[in-house]
Formats: sequence, structure tokens, C-alpha cells
Amino acid sequence: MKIKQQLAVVLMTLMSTATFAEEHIVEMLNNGDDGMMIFEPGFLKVEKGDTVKFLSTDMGHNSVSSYVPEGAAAWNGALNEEIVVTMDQEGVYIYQCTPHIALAMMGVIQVGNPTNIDAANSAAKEMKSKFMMSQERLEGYLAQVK
Ligand SMILES: [Cu+2]
Repeated sequence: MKIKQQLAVVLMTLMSTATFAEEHIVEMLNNGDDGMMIFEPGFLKVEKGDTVKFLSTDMGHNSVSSYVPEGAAAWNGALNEEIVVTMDQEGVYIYQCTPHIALAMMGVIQVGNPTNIDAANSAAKEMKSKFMMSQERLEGYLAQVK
């Protein structure tokens, strides 16, 4: 590697480990890589203080928290509208698209350490009875929590 390239790599590493709050994008879609009526990405790992912006890419969706860590703020996005949520509390969050719960249009966000993973898994178990399709989707996202 040339010196310039090495410098670029060092700079990029420094930038990615700096503690600036990042904005992450989740799209609300009718069709995604992993199925119909889906958040993409459905699993997201972020740092405390980061924001997540839910984009109303396709019409007819919203983002509403269904389970948040103790002390964390819930959110309730309107249909067809984007919403930005600041993740200021550590733990695992589960959210839904209200019109498409039966199609398991759900998502998971891990913020920092997953201190509440057991409680999140229990909450997900209770939600499962509402899913008519893609019943393994939410479990699949939670399995990515590390
Ligand atoms: Cu939806």
C-alpha cells in the first residue's frame, strides 16, 4: 500500500471510532430483499445517542415502538410520514408498522449493550400470536443481537 492509501485507512478508522452521533436510515417498504411489508434493514445496531430515521419510501406504513427498554421513550410515527428517533437509552427496542402487524412488519434496534435481551425476547414471544405470516422474522432479527 502506498503512504497515501495507508493514511486514508488510518483516517477512516479514526473517524469511525469517534463519538459523533450517527444517523441511520430504515426504509418502510412493500417489498424488500427479505419479503413483503418490511423494514429495511430490519435489524440495526447503533450507538447510544445515534438517531434512526424511518423513511416512508412506500405508502401505507408507519413506525411505532412496541417494546422499549425501561426508562426509554416510546415513539409513534404517523402513517405515510417519516420520523426520526433519537436512541438515548441502551438496550433492545422492538417496533412495528401498525397496519401490517399481521404480516410481521416489525423491526429491532440494538443500542449499545443489549442489557434487556431476555425481556425483549419475552415480549417478542407474546407478539408472535399476532403474526399470520413471516412468523420467524422477528425472532430472526432478535437472534442478531450480540
Ligand atoms: Cu407497513
